[in-house]
Amino acid sequence: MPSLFDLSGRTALVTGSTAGLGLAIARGLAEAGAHVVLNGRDPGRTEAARAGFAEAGLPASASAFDVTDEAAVEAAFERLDTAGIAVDILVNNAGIQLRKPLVELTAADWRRVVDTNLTSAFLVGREAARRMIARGRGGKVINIGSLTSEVARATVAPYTAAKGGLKLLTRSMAAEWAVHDIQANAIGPGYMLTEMNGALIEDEAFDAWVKRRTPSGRWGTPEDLVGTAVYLASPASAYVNGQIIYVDGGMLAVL
Ligand code: GCO
Repeated sequence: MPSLFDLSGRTALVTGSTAGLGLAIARGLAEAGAHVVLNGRDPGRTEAARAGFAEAGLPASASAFDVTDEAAVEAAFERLDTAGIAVDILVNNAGIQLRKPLVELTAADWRRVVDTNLTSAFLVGREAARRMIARGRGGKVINIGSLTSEVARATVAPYTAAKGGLKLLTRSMAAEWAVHDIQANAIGPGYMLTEMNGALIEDEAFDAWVKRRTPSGRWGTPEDLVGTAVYLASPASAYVNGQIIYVDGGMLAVL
């Protein structure tokens, strides 16, 4: 009897998967048996990530496109259709951070962060769900939220607004797509050791605060997300809809 966590025969598209959380999640899904479609804006970096998977004996394809560009997203899915690649699992991971006080932000700053962290999940999710519904085989959508899907921190307002919106977009996806056996859920990472958080990691005071404020007493690693990602991508979560699972060392659970 296959494991409830076996992803063999399924294809997973992970946006923003040339580095950081996306790359670790993509690798975990591949090691659980999925064929992974790697994505980034840069074709060279996306192809390099694919080559790395191939060297490790992991099945993967590369699909470089800008997740904020509606036409580019549509064209990318048309290319996948032509190549016979049907996305069963979508991980909306692509995101950027911009740390700046609200009163200093430009409208362009705001739009760039919200488009990349929130609108992209709508654009890519819509194309994936249209095909999942048409195929009638169900599917999985996993949105990558944040602690800021729940609480705010000064100087990251557009990111927080986007990640908060992503939590409720996840529930909206569940409301409309669960009937098609598509489970839409989210993962809320805590403070993770990633390039995006480099400035925070190098800040001694912030580093000490994270370690003090997190019951686990440490920063998270991208690999800490893999088990939850495989769970939400697998038959084991067939009756789980509209949830966000915080993988944060307990930070949100305690004062
Ligand atoms: C910040 C960080 C956070 C983390 C993460 C927390 O500046 O506070 O970038 O936003 O990246 O999202 O869950």
